[in-house]
Amino acid sequence: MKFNRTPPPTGPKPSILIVDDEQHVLDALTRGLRSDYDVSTADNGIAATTILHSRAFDIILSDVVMPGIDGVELLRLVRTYDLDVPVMLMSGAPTIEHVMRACELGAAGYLMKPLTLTEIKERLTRALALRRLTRAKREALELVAPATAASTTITDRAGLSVRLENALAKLRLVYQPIVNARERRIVAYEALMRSGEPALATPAAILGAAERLNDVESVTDRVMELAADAVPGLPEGCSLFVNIHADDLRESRLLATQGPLTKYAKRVVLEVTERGSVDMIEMLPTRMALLRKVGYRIAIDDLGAGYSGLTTLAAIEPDIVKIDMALVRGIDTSIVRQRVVLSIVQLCRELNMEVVAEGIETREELATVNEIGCDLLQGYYLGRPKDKFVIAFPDF
Ligand code: G
Ligand code: MN
Repeated sequence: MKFNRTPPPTGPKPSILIVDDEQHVLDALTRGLRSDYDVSTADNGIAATTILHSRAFDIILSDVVMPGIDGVELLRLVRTYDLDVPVMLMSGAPTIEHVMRACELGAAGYLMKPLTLTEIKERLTRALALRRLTRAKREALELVAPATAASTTITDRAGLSVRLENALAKLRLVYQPIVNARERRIVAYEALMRSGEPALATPAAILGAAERLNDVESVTDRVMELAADAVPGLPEGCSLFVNIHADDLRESRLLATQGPLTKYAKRVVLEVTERGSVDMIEMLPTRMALLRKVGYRIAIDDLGAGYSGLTTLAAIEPDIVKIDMALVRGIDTSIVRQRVVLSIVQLCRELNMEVVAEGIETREELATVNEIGCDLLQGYYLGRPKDKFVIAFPDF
């Protein structure tokens, strides 16, 4: 089959805002770029922010060293209301600090002067293409995982902030039973967050938004408050599994003696997903030791999902290992899955760790993980997450 190559876009020209304190640079860039771009200019940072308040641009090209608001500060200001617009910085003599701060704030690139017009054009074209790719990625995500996509389709910070606040205000926990296979009784519940905010309906969407706004803390605080409220209502002898974000391990909030969950630590299992925690590997053992001292038990969540690595497992030495539902799905008909789960179960037994099989959806999956020897069982088949602590589950 033959495909016709897509012709270059014929729509309106992309809009660019150029910010530089030297008029001759502005003039030269305007002349050079106006055949490809709808060009606006500002000769200082304050003028630039005024223009940016009244209209949006597809891309911003800014000098770094300017009197008043410099390019990096401008980038910071832009990011307070637009999470996405590519900002390309250019400078004759960038300092390490400038470059580092620019990277942190998500600059689309750093151009070193002197530059030829061709070089500038190439970098701008590339930044715009990357921006389009980001959009396409979002569209793809919306197609296959609409809930996860929700938080990334909101591109302005103000909008996302409002949604997150709304989600936090309406945040509630639902509880999914965890069954002890040998004793045939519910021994714990996993607390899962839900929000009434349609744009941020799932935990992944809420956390995605919080990460983008650099405010995972607020989510954790709220979840800990809600979890603490729930513990006294737990059925006798049951514990509560609470998901925490890897970033929470940086903070001592969980350890704080006045923290809402601390007094219930002995009835709480903290679930840590290995996602994103790799950069903290060195501090994990001490953090874990402190959490244990307070009384928490620790579980590794989603073992077997793409991001889980054995390094974190070794650094955390969890009390409990939760096998990702992807490994449980169809395990009754997959020898490979059976073998993998069996070896995890055997190793955990040696290490004195309990194993939870997550995401059990059918009677057959349940029978298989039970036979393999998973200690604890969880999944829709045994019970969906509910507002109450359900006490009944199907016989097996
Ligand atoms: O990452 P973590 O394991 O915490 O994710 C738990 C999520 O999986 C929750 O949102 C919960 O609603 C969902 N879940 C729980 N049990 C099942 C199940 O049996 N099947 C599926 N598909 N999802 C489940
Ligand atoms: Mn979990």
